Amino acid sequence: MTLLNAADVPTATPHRVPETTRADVLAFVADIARLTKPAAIHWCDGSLAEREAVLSELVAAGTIEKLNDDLRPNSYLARSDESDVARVESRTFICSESEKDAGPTNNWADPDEMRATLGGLFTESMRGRTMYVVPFLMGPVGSPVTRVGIEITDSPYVVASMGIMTRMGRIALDVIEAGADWVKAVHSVGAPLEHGEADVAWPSNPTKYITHFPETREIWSFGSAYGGNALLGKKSFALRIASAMARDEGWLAEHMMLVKVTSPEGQIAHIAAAFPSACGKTNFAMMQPTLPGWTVETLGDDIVWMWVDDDGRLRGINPEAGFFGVAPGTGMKTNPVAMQTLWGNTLFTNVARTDDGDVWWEGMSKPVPQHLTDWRGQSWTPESGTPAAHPNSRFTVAIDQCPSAASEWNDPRGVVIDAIVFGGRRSDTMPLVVEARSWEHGVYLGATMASERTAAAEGVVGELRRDPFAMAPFTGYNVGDHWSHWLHIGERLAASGTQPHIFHVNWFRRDSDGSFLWPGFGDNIRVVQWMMDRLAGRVGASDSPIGALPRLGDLTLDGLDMTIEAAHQILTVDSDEIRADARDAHNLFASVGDTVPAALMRENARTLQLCD
Ligand code: O2Y
Ligand code: MN
Repeated sequence: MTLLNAADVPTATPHRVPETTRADVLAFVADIARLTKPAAIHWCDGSLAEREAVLSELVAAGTIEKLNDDLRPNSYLARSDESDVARVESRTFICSESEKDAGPTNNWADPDEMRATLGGLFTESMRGRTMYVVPFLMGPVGSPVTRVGIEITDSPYVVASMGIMTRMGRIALDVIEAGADWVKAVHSVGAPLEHGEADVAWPSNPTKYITHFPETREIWSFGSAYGGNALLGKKSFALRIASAMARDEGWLAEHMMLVKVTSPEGQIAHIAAAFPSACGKTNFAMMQPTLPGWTVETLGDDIVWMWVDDDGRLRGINPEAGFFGVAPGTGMKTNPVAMQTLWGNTLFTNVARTDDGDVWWEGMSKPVPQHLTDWRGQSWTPESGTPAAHPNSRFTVAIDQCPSAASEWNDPRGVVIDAIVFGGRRSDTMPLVVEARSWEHGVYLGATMASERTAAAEGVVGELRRDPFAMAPFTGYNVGDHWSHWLHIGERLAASGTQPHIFHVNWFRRDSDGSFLWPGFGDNIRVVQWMMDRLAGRVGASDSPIGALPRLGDLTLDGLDMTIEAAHQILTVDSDEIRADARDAHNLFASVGDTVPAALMRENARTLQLCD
């Protein structure tokens, strides 16, 4: 048995003996300790006792505060540094050997140069801090696509969050011990402490690097403790590195939610859906249908890993174990299931605190409190003129607290995917729902999907942003190769005659006054009903240049406050608008260059042809 040599540990502070015989794991931990010089090393076992100790440490450091146990049991509020509040796409890099492999949607950096930069930044970066070794599983034990990672971090906030978002600790180390390959993830807040120096509540560094090495399956993140920058199981592993693994190994790692829908007649469909930010992905994942007898159960809200099973069918799992959801706008009206999920055991970040020790954010659908402590820790009143909660404030909570969680969420066999949905926020052009003509056409719809920017994101509000497969910031390789990979998966599924149907939805079409034409939320079940009718071959459709549209009578519209004209408007397309959109999609293809698959060029030409 190889154990970490005491001489390798940079200081004499006590550390627990690592419970692994894997020399590669021990060497990794020793190498990072030698580089970063922490004051102590802690191997995370994922136990309740460990979780309580980490939370107590965070409370003592002033990083989090405990909320009122009577109102929000066992829950905490963290306030980040004001400069560390969101994912930083401009500081996110794909360091593939060849620049072309990163493609035009990623920031590329030469791997050797980046390693040299990181070597400098990480040198003694954990001085005065505890270095946590966080083994974690993405996916349930036993699934063919479940993968393992080890995140080394000097942030106890990251440890507490990873304990919710992943299956962390002994459970993951056991899988490694059984021989699994694992992904290296190194994270430092980049704020070493001199002997006796007082810490700040949210240590971070103005210099930030979120870097990915797809060939060696490594992640190095420096300077931020926030969200996707630091919880490296999420966007960095489960999307950027996993998408490269999936390309090489023949599966899919996608930015999608996953639900199980049951009709009153007992028809079941599992639907995976990709939407850009601010299109209601979490609301769809936790939908409360307005049509009687329908249920929607939640399998995941952000990431789906899919593979072709032995019977040639597409199956999927959610690799995560928790939700890292955006708080503002989540309320009893918009998403009651999320609100119920947050009853307790929740780590909130950058929301406001009420005077009685509970949380509050804009859109919670309660009367606005007359006094709060805002996300910056300042006294706040409705007259303050600033948001009480940061627009990107978050809740971190385990899936098993979600009242609509499907029992299969932790099943290693995953679920058979019956339908794939792409969507965007478009005030015009795209109809409420359309079904792709074929798998190739569905991949075209995914590749060209676009959404109008909202105030929640950077950029000009209303401007159309192409976001292929909602993966623009998350595909760890060339975007055109991602599209080819989808086409290859489609060919494998075609061989067994089990391709899922592909749809595109737009809940956000507006009339000439600018009002939304569709009520959305729980009424989206009416669209899902049409999709399930299509899966069962129960309903026809009318052809259009972008695929099959429901005819007026095909959609259940009873009980909606909607005119026939409005219904007609959301279910039809204008050839001129579609032509303009297809030309714009052609510009996207031109910018991607020679990796665009010929099949997608053909679909673009066909769309233009059908507009004439
Ligand atoms: O700002 C962050 O780090 C959060 S971004 C995020 C969080 C949860 C789910 N999705 C996203 C996203 O940007 O897609
Ligand atoms: Mn996301």
